[in-house]
Amino acid sequence: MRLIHCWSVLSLLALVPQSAYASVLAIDYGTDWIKASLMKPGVPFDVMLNKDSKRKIQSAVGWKKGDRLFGSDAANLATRFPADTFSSLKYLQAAPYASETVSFFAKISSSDMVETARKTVGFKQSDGTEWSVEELIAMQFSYIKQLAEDLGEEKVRDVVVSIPPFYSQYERDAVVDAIEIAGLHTLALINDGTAVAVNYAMTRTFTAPEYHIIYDAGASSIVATISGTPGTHITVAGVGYDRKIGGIELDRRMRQILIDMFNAKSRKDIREDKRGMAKLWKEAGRVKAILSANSDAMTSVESLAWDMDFRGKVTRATFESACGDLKGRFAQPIYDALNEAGLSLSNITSVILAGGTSRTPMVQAAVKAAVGTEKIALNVNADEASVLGAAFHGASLSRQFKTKPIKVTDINIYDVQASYFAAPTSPLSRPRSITTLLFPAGSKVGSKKTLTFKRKEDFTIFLDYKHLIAPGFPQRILEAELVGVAEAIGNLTERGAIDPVVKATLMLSESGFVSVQKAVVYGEIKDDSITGKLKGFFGVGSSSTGEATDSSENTPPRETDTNTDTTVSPSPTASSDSAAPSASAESTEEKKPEKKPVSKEDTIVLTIKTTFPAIPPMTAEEKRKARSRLRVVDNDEAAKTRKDEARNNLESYLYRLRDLLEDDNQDTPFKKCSQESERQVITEKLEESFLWLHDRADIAETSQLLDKRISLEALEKPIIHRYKEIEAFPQALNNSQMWNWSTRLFLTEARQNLTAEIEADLPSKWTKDELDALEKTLKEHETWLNTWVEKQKSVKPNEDPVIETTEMKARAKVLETHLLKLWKRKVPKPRKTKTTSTTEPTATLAPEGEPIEGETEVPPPQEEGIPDDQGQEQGQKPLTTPERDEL
Ligand SMILES: *[C@@H]1O[C@H](CO)[C@@H](O)[C@H](O)[C@H]1NC(C)=O
Ligand SMILES: *[C@@H]1O[C@H](CO)[C@@H](O)[C@H](O)[C@H]1NC(C)=O
Ligand SMILES: *[C@@H]1O[C@H](CO)[C@@H](O)[C@H](O)[C@H]1NC(C)=O
Ligand SMILES: *[C@@H]1O[C@H](CO)[C@@H](O)[C@H](O)[C@H]1NC(C)=O
Ligand SMILES: CC(=O)N[C@H]1CO[C@H](CO)[C@@H](O)[C@@H]1O
Repeated sequence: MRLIHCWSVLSLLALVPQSAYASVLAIDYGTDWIKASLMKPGVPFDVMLNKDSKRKIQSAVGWKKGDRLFGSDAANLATRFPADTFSSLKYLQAAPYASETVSFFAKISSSDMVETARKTVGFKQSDGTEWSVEELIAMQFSYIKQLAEDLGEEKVRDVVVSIPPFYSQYERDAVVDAIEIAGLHTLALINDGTAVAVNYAMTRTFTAPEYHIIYDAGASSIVATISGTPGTHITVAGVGYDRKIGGIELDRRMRQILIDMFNAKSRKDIREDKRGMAKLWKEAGRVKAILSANSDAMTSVESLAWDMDFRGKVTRATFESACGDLKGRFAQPIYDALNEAGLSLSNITSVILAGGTSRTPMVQAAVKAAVGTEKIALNVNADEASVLGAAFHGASLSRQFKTKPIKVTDINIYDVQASYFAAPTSPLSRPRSITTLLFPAGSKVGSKKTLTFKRKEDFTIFLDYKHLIAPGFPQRILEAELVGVAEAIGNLTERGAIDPVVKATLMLSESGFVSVQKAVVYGEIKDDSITGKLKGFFGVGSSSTGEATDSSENTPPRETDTNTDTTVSPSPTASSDSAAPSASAESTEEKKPEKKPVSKEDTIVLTIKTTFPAIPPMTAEEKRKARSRLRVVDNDEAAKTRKDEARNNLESYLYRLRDLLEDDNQDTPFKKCSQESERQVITEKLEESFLWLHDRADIAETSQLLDKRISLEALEKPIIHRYKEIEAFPQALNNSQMWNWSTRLFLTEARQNLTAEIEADLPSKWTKDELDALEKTLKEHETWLNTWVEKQKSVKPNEDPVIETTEMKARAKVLETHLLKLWKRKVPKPRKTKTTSTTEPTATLAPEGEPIEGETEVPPPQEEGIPDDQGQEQGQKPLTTPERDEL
């Protein structure tokens, strides 16, 4: 029902491509599951299916003896190849190697973690290959991209990824980096709860403003988002979250129960066995799911470790008591969100549950106790709402679709502050640090602030999270050095400005990235010239800056040696930031500052050097390397697939051929149409090929496999051809005879009519010459047919035919064309004047043989021959033309 609902909304509102076809991919990349959706004209809007027609794909990538697998294929490897299976990677996006997050991950995963050069997490496969988390996630994005391209039958570039609202800038960067490594372009990041709200608003109409809580209990966190929907404007009013509890923490507790049970019985420690632990991890999830619907569950794992089976019974009560300390935390995000939004429960229309963990009874009970059962919205399938909402959001951003206009105003949830050192008052004084709260928690995304500084020299603005966002994470987001201050001040001063100041624009982008977007030196030039009077307040350039930010709004800030903003460019959109986000950033900056006449004589744009001292996003070079590593894997796989296909094809071809040869029935088409000697040659070649396949196929090139098949096919081909000709002959003959018969019939009648018309002095459709020409064509056809059909009769089935059915058809076509040309002709109107009697009743034909409508024109007598000639010409045309038409 939900599908129909969405579809109807879309068919009315969306899918009206306004320009070139373009599709938007939305990905909900979860800790356990990936959901994706493709918005493309002509493709029914829905959650995308994977190759097994599943609506959700397990977030995993793994290797089995060199073969890379995704989704459940990969997740299922975990128990056999724990070191080569990577899942729950979302935990590790941008996580510092030394953080609590990483030590928690070590508890739930058997994979071998390594520290990357950026001090984040990577993994080591059993063969020693190392991958960063971003690369492994990029592989999954790339897999999804491929699914989308198969579905949409065109390349996909733009993507919207939904993320938890508590993601810091570092984590958002990690998402964008993975997107770019996968060869995609970030249209936007959208918070999960906000995406659910978008989907909710897309499929409903609101008569009055409403507040809803989206309670999203996922695998790694619980988030409550309060969204207000005055009309079609979605505003996020508050967010509460707990990034430490979720389905995986519950699984971990369940696994602990199972560990204790096993260890007590076996007197061994299962924790020492990686495969056993991987099996128990899987079992814990299964038992937890059973306990969602039952009060107890049997657990059973065959040969868990040390050849010992494991069996037992777990009750829901045991499980819940093992989670006793968490109970008070399940509903807390709701209270936090209400508190932040300044609302009370009475303001809330409904609570929408999302995420797999919201189905766990104790979690649901906690929410019901907090908000009241009647507030829980039951009719909403929120599990897929996030990805669908993200797709809607993407569609509205891409401007390729005409969607229901929904405006989204989200918030950032962390205090972000800016600090800098005050200008030294004397050469010896210690620099004083000044800090200002730039974007307090709850600030709307997509907003800007301007800071004004009285500085004479270059200086640096530091952007920090005011509070720790998660244990082990840094607080410093970036440092932006403003370069060229002294020169700019000097320039303005020299031109008469009094006390020029530095103004910096700081941006909180729609996707939640903060950056120093622009910096200028500004001074009012007390100048009597007209230009001096053309006053703009700061940001005269902002008419152009405003546009520029549109394209860079969702492009996160990246490390720069020199900043793009070295000029006041009259065409800001010409900069390449939207076309090739960060990869091109460095090259464009190389351009020398254009010394174009600056229209506003009172601002000079400064260079901004942005650096990331804490967790830097990947550099363009790092991403380029990562992409090519992934491409190598992709290409190897593609080559392997082609080889496997070629080998399978060859193999099944050989078997089929052998069956044909060894068939005892001598009446099979293959036997009938082949000669003993031909079969002998094929048999020898076949045996040789079987041997070759057995001995050499493993080391053979794809081209060799293909060649083997081609050379055998060449031997079989004449046999197949004979058979096909025998099959096709009766029909071709029938066709030929039919046309010769119809022509004969026509000619007889037409000649009679012509005679009658001449006698009655009436106009006629044809001349005698025309009919003679047709008769000639007919005779040629008959003669050819009689001769060759006779010859063909004596040809044996295992000999090559003497006439080809294609030629028969082509010749019949010549006759057909000639006949139809005359036959289609309209009766000419009787001519009123006596000229009729003086002229032969001949063709009133346009040169092309087209009938002339009405009595427009009588062709002069000398043109009469033309149709004849043409008719003959056509009749005698070489056979190649119609033959080609046939084919
Ligand atoms: C929330 O509800 C209270 C009364 O329960 C009301 O006074 C207040 O205006 C409401 N706030 C909003 C934003 O609707
Ligand atoms: C000031 O800058 C403008 C434009 O950047 C330049 O044309 C001019 O020569 C400079 N003036 C001085 C005094 O440096
Ligand atoms: C020839 O084709 C016509 C029409 O398709 C059919 O009625 C007739 O039986 C066929 N004759 C032979 C000999 O196949
Ligand atoms: C011959 O004349 C008859 C009677 O006018 C007409 O029905 C028939 O179609 C004509 N035949 C041809 C081949 O034009
Ligand atoms: C009218 C007619 O059928 N004419 C000839 C068509 O072609 C065959 C040969 O296949 C002749 O036997 C017919 O006389």
